[in-house]
Amino acid sequence: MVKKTWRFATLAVHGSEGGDPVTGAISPPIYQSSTFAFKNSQHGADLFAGKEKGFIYSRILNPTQVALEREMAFLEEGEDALAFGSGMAAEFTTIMTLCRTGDNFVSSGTIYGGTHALYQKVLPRIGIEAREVDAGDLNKIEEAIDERTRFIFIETPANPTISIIDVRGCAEIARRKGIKLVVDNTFATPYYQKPLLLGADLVVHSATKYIGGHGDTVAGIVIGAKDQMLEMRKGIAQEVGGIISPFNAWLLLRGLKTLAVRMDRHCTNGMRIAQFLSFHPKVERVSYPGLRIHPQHELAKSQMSDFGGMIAFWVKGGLEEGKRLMDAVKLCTLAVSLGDCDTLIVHPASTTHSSYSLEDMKKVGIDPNMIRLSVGIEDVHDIMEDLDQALRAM
Ligand code: LCS
Repeated sequence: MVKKTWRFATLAVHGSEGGDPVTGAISPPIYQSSTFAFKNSQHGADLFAGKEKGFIYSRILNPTQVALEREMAFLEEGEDALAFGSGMAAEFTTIMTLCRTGDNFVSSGTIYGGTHALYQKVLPRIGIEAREVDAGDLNKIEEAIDERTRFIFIETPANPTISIIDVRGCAEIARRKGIKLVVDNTFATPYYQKPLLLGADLVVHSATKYIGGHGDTVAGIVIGAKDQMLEMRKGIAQEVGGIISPFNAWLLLRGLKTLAVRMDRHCTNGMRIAQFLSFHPKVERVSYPGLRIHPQHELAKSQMSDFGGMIAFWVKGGLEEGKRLMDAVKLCTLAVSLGDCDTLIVHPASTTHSSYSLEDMKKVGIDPNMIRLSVGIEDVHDIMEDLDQALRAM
């Protein structure tokens, strides 16, 4: 039985229903089946007509997928969720649900490079315009909205600069304009930030990151109101596909059990590493919302319960110094992605955000000497020692 008074870490372990309701298994079963037998021809027809509830085919719905969706909706405090094979599939299906040809949406310009590439390469082919603005200035969002704008999209904390966007402020604009607010909550997770409670309409995740937490699964999730999710499920997702596999859904369910303890460790390590870097003679500047020097520290405090494990820092010098640092680390792994147990280090300008033009990079603050660090759950002294020796060798 789940108690209303339980806190996040307890709820993440016990889930919305406290195990598999049929067998009592505390680890839910993996329904590794593409299709589900009908009892008779009438049963099949009734399922298709929506007169009876049940499973038909795993592109439409799978029980392990449903178990994950229930848990994510529960932890984000939304009504329903829809799980996808990647964060990008989740984003694309969200856009397709909210927009028709000729529509536009206003997006923060500081976003994951793959999302920027989706805006640039794919959406123009179907006549949907992404208007990227500096979402740090709410006036810029408002100015970009017209009668064909369907939603506002923000990532906060943002990839890769770890800047913070005012979720309540964006929600207020969206409400006033009669449009939706979609928040990518990948970096904060529901443990540190609940956008739906701050006024957002939909939350998207690259569940590849902290939700899975072990660098072994690519997945995405959208959470929102029941009618909106039904429209997404029946109107787009089941036709387009891009749905999560049962095994990956199970990996994420397993990941959720340790989400709070992992995040606690990512966050305490993150704070220590950010402080260490901010005093390092080879470092020009650090962006971590937990530091008082972060320009949006107060805003971060007002909408997040803690600050997570993502850091951006600018080394003294330029691209060459950055490259030398990357080649000198021994413990930190040179890799894209984030939110894994392992500390991952990346040079956004040449990798995750190489879809940006040089001009756009400059606009959003992705400089050649900027490094992004996803602080892992190792012993913080080992991470610190590794960064220190690499910075000195730089
Ligand atoms: N949203 C955010 C904030 C992301 O960081 C990513 C991926 C996505 C959406 C897309 O999710 P995916 O399809 O990869 O599950 N971010 C990556 C990154 O920074 N490096 O590699 C992937």
